[in-house]
Amino acid sequence: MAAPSIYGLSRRGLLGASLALAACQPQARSQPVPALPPLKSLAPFRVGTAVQAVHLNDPALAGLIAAQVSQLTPEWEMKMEYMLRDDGGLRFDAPDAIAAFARAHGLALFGHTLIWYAQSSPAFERLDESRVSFAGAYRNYIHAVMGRYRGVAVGWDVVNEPIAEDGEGWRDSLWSQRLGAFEHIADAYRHAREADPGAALFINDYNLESIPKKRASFLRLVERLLRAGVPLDGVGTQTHIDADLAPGELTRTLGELAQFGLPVHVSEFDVSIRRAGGLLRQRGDLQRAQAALYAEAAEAFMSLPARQRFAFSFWGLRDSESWLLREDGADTPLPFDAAGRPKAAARAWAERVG
Ligand code: 9MR
Repeated sequence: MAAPSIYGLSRRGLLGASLALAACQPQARSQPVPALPPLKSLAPFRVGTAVQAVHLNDPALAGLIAAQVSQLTPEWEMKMEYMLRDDGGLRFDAPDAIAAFARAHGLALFGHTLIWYAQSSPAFERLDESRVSFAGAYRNYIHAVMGRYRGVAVGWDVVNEPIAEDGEGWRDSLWSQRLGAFEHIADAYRHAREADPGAALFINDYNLESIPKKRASFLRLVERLLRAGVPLDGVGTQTHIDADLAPGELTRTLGELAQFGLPVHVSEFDVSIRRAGGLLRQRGDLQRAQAALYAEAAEAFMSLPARQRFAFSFWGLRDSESWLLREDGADTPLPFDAAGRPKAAARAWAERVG
């Protein structure tokens, strides 16, 4: 079969593409023995982490992931930057490896992300409209990617980060310019529903707890989408927060996001020590504040009705893999240390979900 492309294959061909998952990764030989029961054994909801295919080749990390969580979100290999080649072809090797690991260990797979203002591709930018329209390629992309994991992914971040940084309106992007500010969002959900009717379709954004105006714009967009009959199934709040976030903001945010009765995904949780400023100057104080925020997040999530707790995902498990290290190599935002031992933050979180 020809490699799938956003230009070429028919919908039938794309949906029919078989999901030949890579062979299972070998089981980790020695797993770290956590001082805590596995997080997933404590929580009455799915517990997730972000993962890159390369992480699965590290036996200690692969063992920690398999032991601790029940859901995986590919950290970047299901994004356009990875999946869509410049010539319009798609590549599935790394995401297939993650999907195979998830299947081998009985973990759910969460897709991230289809349409993101921050990523486009020469395949779209230099589209030859004589062969296929921009709108057609947009639909084909969503169908090809979601079709590959149809019946496998439990849900998708269909549109990621639609709200402007300061909370004033929506992001400007290639997608909004070519397809319309509201229309490109609404269409993405319609295409996604067609591509995999069984997947829960999420909208996802960040800084919702720290910028009230952004939260308000996000909530207005959700409301507008729902009023327009767009098939949106859940709201995701990334929750990349800093250790000096005021107590109560997380709780308020989750409460407001739950107002539509839709499932809520805490989708990318981490608590930066190094980005925090203000009065918490001592590392010990910052670590206590971090643990308090882990506790607040767990408690606030638990206070949602059970049917609205979609999943709680960390953006990595060990500090040593955090994306925040690129900004500051001394940051320690995650629940486990570099050796895979649970930190005070993990313990604080675990105490509140039981
Ligand atoms: O952690 C991710 C990093 O490894 C990638 O290079 C980057 C670009 O794809 O995306 C990071 O994840 C982001 C996520 O997809 C959306 N919310 C913010 C996350 C951190 O930047």
